[in-house]
This record gives sequence, structure tokens and C-alpha cells, in this order.
Amino acid sequence: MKKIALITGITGQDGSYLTELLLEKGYEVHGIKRRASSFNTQRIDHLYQDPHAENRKLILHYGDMSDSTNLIRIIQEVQPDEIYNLAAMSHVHVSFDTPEYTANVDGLGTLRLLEAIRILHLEKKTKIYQASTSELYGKVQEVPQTEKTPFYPRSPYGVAKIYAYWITVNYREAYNVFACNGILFNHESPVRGETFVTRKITRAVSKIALGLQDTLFLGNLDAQRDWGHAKDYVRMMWMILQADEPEDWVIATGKTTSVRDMVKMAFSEVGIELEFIGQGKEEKGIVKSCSISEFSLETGKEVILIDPHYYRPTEVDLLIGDASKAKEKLGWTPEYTLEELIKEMMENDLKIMQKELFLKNGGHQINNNYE
Ligand code: NDP
Ligand code: GDR
Repeated sequence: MKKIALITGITGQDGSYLTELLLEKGYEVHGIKRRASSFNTQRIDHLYQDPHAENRKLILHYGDMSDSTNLIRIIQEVQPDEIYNLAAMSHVHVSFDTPEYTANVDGLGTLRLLEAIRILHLEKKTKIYQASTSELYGKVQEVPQTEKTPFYPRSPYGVAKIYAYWITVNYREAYNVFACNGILFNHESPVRGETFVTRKITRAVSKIALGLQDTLFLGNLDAQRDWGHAKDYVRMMWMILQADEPEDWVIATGKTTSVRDMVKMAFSEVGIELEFIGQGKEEKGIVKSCSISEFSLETGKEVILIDPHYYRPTEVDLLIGDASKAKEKLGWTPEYTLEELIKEMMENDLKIMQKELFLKNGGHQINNNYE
């Protein structure tokens, strides 16, 4: 029997990898996309199927996590076996500027889906995955963090997601919905949003190496994150809904790296050795040596500077996850190392920036967005 999945947030990083995975597994995949004034489906365009074709396996619906009636109607039409709730205002720093919107979409949005399952009497049919996050741990209580570590969120995003976490647990306990939280630590890829720190770095390092940009401004370089590859993490999302029992799971690599070291790793991909000098907001990253002539940068050039604007009012200092439960009970282990992830992201961004350089050399204006 063909399975039907509904993905909220299908146009995002994880939505695109999960769609690829589920289509490969023979699912009929439905996705909710937002109406926007410009195209927002770039990440899934390679999977697009003509709406006039018969037996389509990928079907998109307009919708929004703030609109209950819309969600109920879509779920009624689709009758999904599995819902993956990936939609969210997912940027921690932006959530300080939009706390109410974030609470509505990331917190209440999850409730709306769970209520839709209940209203439509789909408790026995429809399983639901909730995209929970290591941001729930927030202020360090324990390292490494497990399914039992207490939560202490440090942003409106984290607080909204904690509501989503507990309402998912509550609907599992109260109504026997097969509802699970994946507590995912940071995961990245070549299609990571451009304003998250890893992608911001790989894009900027590519531009700096090619002479398209002089400097990259960053915030807190001391923050430490447990970074994995999105491809490994969406595989685990699917495994969570195939488990015998609905449970909550930590997904992480078990290794942590500072933002500063991540910057150094990205520069080393283009043969540039970076040295950090100074402290706090005066800290700078300067070129120590450059071994690839194609990317020649003069020694001593300042390429990383601090902009306090990128600091958060409250920060999460250290994340490192213990995914032993997922390994032991579901046999999940990540396949990518951080080095492989950064290499893949750098290769992708270098290709994009080489195109930009080509256009610039041809007299065209290029995108100069430094964020
Ligand atoms: P992205 O920001 O790349 O994608 C978010 C998706 O949600 C996009 O499709 C976006 O649409 C959609 N969306 C945003 N607001 C709404 C709304 N009001 N109604 C409907 N859809 C909306 O995030 P990721 O793919 O990285 O993450 C997926 C989920 O996992 C998120 O919930 C995130 O909070 C969570 N998470 C992510 C981690 C990570 O490291 N990536 C770690 C732990 C949890 P549009 O394309 O139009 O903007
Ligand atoms: P995070 O990811 O907040 O962990 O949330 P992000 O990449 O935004 O920040 C990681 C760390 O880097 C520090 N930092 C900067 N961050 C950004 N974005 N821009 C900068 O210039 C910069 N300089 C330093 C941050 O302070 C932070 O400590 C991500 C999102 O995907 C969430 O949706 C998800 O839930 C968590 O990961 C797990």
C-alpha cells in the first residue's frame, strides 16, 4: 500500500531533503507552501511535477501554520499516514524581533496540526513528527545533552518550541496519537538558509577567496555547536515514525565545534590559514598564509571582524548531543563528518560565486548581500 506523507515547511532545507527521501521510498508526498510575492520553491524545483500530469507523487498546497481552517482542510483532503511538521520561523536571532509571530507559528502551529488530527478522527491513522530542537536545552544544565536533560530555553524561538514539544507529548499521552519529537541539534547543508552561521561563512569565504568581498562580520565566535548534515538528520525523522512506539529522540553527532574553528575550517578549504588576534568585540581574523595561487590573499589581510549587532540578547553557549538512544534502539548513526559537510558546502558556494565573478567580469551587477 502506497503511503501518503504531508510535510509542512517543504520549501525549507529539511523539507527538501525529506521530500527526496520519501519520494525515493515510494511515498506520495504532499507539501504546504506559503504564498509569497516571489518564487519560494527553489529547493524543491528539481522534484517539481507538472500539476496536469497523471499519478503525481509530489503535490503542493498553499497554506500557513497560523491558519487552522486551512490546515484542517488540507489534512482532510490528503488523509496522510505521516505528517512531518517542519514549518517554523526557524531563525533564533530573528525570533527576538518577532516573538509573538514566532510563538504563533512555532508553538500554536503545532497545536493546530494536532487538533486537526483529533477533529478529523485520524488519531489511529496519522502519525506526526514534530521538529523539536537542541535550543530547548538553552542554558547549559548538563553535557552532553540527552532526552532526559532539563530544558532552559534562551530565546523566543526556544520558548515557542518548548510549547510545541510538550503539546506533542500531551497529545500522545491524552489521545494516543503517534506523536514524536525529534530533538535535533544543528544540521546544515549546501541548501542551508544563507543567514545561518555556517552558510553565511561558506558563502562569504568563497566570495573573499575570489575577491568579490573584503570582510565578513560575525557575532559571538565562542559559541559551540554540534553540527551535522541535514541528509543524515531527515533519514532519522523517517525512522522515528517507523519505530514500534511513539517516543522522543535526540539526534546529534556528539562532537562540538566553536564558530571560530568553523571559520578556520572553511578558509582552509581554499588554502588559507587564518589566525585570530585580539579579544571580545575587538577580535579579528587575519590571513596567516595562502597556499593556493588561484585564491591569493595578502598575509595580514583582515577578513573577519566582529559586529555586535549579531550578538543575541541571551545566548546558548554550548551544545553537544548524546544520540545513544537513537543508535541503540533504531540503529541510526550519522554518515557525514563535519569536515565532509564543510567541504560540500564550500564546493557548492565556490561554484555559485564563480558564476557571480563571471557575471561581474561581464559587466553585470551582482548580489552584494553580506548577511
Ligand atoms: P528552514 O528555515 O530552512 O525552513 C522552514 C520552513 O518553514 C520553510 O519551508 C518556510 O517557508 C516554512 N514556514 C515558515 N513560516 C511558516 C508559516 N507561517 N507557515 C507555513 N510555513 C512556514 O528550516 P530548516 O529546514 O532548517 O528546519 C526545519 C525545522 O526544524 C524547523 O521547524 C526548525 O525550527 C527545526 N530545526 C532545525 C534545525 C536545524 O539545524 N536546521 C535543528 C532543530 C530543529 P518559506 O520557504 O516560505 O520561508
Ligand atoms: P542557531 O544557528 O541559533 O544555533 O539555530 P545559527 O547558525 O543562527 O547560530 C549558531 C551560533 O553562531 C553564532 N553566530 C552567528 N549566528 C548567525 N546566524 N550569524 C552570525 O553572524 C553569527 N556570529 C556568530 C550564534 O550566536 C549562535 O551561537 C539553528 C536553527 O536552525 C534553529 O532553527 C535550530 O533549532 C537550531 O539551530 C538547533
